[in-house]
Amino acid sequence: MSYSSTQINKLLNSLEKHLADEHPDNPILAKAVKSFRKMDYIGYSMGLLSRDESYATCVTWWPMIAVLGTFSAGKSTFINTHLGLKLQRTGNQAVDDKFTVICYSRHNQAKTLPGVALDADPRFPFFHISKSIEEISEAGQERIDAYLQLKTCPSEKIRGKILIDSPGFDADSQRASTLRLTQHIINLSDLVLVFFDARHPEPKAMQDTLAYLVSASVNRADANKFLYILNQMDVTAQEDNPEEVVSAWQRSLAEVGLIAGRFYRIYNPDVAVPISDPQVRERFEKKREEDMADIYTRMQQIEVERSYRIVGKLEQTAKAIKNQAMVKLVEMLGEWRNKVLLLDGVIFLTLTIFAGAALHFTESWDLLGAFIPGESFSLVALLVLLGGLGFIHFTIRRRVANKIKKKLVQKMGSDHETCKQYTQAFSKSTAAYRSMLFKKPAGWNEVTEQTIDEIIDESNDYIQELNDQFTNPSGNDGENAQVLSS
Ligand SMILES: Nc1nc2c(ncn2[C@@H]2O[C@H](COP(=O)(O)OP(=O)(O)OP(=O)(O)O)[C@@H](O)[C@H]2O)c(=O)[nH]1
Ligand SMILES: [Mg+2]
Repeated sequence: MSYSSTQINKLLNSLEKHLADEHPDNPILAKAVKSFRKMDYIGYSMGLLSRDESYATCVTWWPMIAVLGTFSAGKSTFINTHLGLKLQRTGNQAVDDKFTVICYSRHNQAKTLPGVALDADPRFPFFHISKSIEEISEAGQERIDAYLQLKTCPSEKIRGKILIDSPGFDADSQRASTLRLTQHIINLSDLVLVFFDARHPEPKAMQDTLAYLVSASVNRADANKFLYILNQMDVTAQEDNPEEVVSAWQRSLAEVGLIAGRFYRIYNPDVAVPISDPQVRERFEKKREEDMADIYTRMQQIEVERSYRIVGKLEQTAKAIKNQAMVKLVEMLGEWRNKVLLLDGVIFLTLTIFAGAALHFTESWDLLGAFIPGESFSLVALLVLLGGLGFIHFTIRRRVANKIKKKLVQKMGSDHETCKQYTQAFSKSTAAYRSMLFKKPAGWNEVTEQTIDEIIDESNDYIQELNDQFTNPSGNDGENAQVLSS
């Protein structure tokens, strides 16, 4: 589904309005929309964006919390308790095979909508995701509805936020599309809660799953947004040595590369097995309360992290246009120009040689001359010659450009969006009406460069403003959070 430029304009207007309403005393995000718009015009003039697109729709404007983790770890139960609603089905059988995007709605009743609803609305993080699912899907034309659903519910707890519940994760049996979606969700989320089950703290079969979820998080610039949660701790209270369960889990995490991170131990009192020993109970309850408080604090703070994320994305996109797209396009244009000139040269030389030879050995001039006499003959010949040469030249331009585009697609295959943008921009820069001698890509000039620098400056100003507002931007490290050491 695509949008007309007026629709995009309307969407951005309503986004700006919504952000201004949501944070009347914090206009940074509304200002960021304006900066994104400025960048859109550069995208249009360079051909990186089509008129029905916007850089603003590439970011999630809602703060988003993802709950991932192993089968039956208690993800859905945790979410239900948080919402104060029995929204998600729970149980020991794998009950969920879809990702559920949960968001607030004033209406009294919870409602379920198919995934297409998310795919068509640029305010949601799954805007246009169906395309990339189709591209990698094994079963051909799988519908987005097979993977995603949207649930709206009236819980104030998630007003202005998005919460995602995911199916139990098992890297071995997961379809490629589910892995891709999981990555997508991880990338877009402001907070990722990774749930493990204390009943199976170190199952060898889970090793791949652990490796997948954890290696996705270590070495990331935003590693801070991952919280590792060992759930169902109540079960370990029956054991002789509950601490051993925790250490076993820590070892498993360390084995897959997680040597530092935030991790928590909780259980859900609504469904927990009662702990009979009062001393053990007290100890478990205390730890649980501390850890839950930390987790909830982080969940509340994501609005702040969301602001940083969006402003960060603004700067990153502006810099990518200047330092990557521009550079790549210049390089591609250079290659194109050289090849076209070379081929032009080779072909014209060959033609000249052939023509010379032909003239030498035949009397075709005389023959033709008999039909078209005198000056008009040389004029026609000249026009035919120019037309032919022009045709050859423009065919070469087009063919070489197509080859270079193909090469780019092969090289960047994995990054469809950027690849599409570059190809579009390159097509615009190599269009027949544009001189081959321009070194800079279409739409790039001093004004564009100034505007990009302006946007980068603006994003730095926004970050300054955010820093002034929040002294502890990266979130509460939490005294209870332990640092793992291998
Ligand atoms: N003892 C105990 N049981 C729990 C706890 N949390 C959840 N459960 C139970 O564990 C089972 C699985 O819980 P779910 O919330 O469905 O788990 P899930 O992670 O959403 O499972 P899938 O979506 O199937 O991957 C349910 O029977 C819950 O009642 C807990 O803290 N302690
Ligand atoms: Mg579930």
